[in-house]
Amino acid sequence: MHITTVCLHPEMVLGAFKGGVCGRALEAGTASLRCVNPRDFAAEPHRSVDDRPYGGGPGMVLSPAPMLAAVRSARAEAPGGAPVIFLTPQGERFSQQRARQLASGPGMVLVAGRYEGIDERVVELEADEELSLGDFVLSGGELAACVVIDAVVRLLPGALGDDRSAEEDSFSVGVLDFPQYTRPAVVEGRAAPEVLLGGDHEQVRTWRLKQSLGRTWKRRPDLFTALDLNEQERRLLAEFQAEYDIKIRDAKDDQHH
Ligand code: 9D3
Repeated sequence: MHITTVCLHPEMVLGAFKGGVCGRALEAGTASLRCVNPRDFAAEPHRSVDDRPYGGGPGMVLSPAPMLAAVRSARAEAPGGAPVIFLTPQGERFSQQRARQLASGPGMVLVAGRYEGIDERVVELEADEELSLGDFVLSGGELAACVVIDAVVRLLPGALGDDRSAEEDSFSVGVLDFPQYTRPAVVEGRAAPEVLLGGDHEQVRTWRLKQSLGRTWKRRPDLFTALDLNEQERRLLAEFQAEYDIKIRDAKDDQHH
C-alpha cells in the first residue's frame, strides 16, 4: 500500500510511526509512507504558505498555489485508484468501514490542513473525499492523518493484528469490547470474574458476549439501536439488565442508609 501525506509538519506524521504495530509494518514494506511538504512548493524569498482570509476574520488560510502543487505532486506518484482525501472538520465521519475499504485498495493521499483551513478552491479541484474524525477541534490535520493511517495499516495482511480483522468484521465492530483481566487473580481486594479462571471456553465465550451486549446497551445507545439480537443474545442482555437493576438498587440503598 502506497500512502502519501501532504502536510506542513512531516515530522509529526513520520514520528507517529517510529514504533508499534504500524511502524513495524511500514519497516517491513507492508506499506510505504511518504510526506510532501507544501513549503517545498512555496515561492522564494519567503516560502510563505498562508495568507489572510478574504472577508477578514482571525487566523490565516493555506494559500492555493503551494497546496495545489503539493497535492498534485503527491497524486502523480500515487497508484491509480488511490483516493485523495482531505482531513477537515467538514468531512464525513471516518469509520471502521471506511478503514476496511481503504485497506483493500492500492493506497491513499491524505491532505492535512493547518491554521483556519485550506482555500476552498483547492478542495474543489483536488479532493476526492473529505473526512473528519468527529466533533472536536484539533490544531491541524496531521494527527487526523495519523489516525487514519494507523486504522488502515493495522488491517493490512502482514501487519500484526490482521489475523483479528475477520473477527472484527463479524463481531467487534458494532458492540463494545468485553472487560479484560490478567494475573494476579485479586487486585486490592477485587477478584477477577471466576468464570475466566475456570477454563470452560464455552462459558467464557457466553460471559464475554453478555458483557459486550450489556456495556453497549448501557453506554452506547446509538450502537445498541442498530443491533439485531438473536434469542441467546436477548437472554444474555436480559440477565445483564437484571443484574444491573440490582446494582442500582443496592447503590441507592447505600445512599439512604
Ligand atoms: C472548527 C474550527 N474552525 C472554525 C473556528 C477552525 C479550525 C480549527 C482547527 C479549522 C481546522 C482546524 C484543524 N482541524 C483539522 O484539520 C481536522 C479535524 C478536527 O479539528 N477535528 C476532527 N477531525 C478533523 S480532520 C482535520
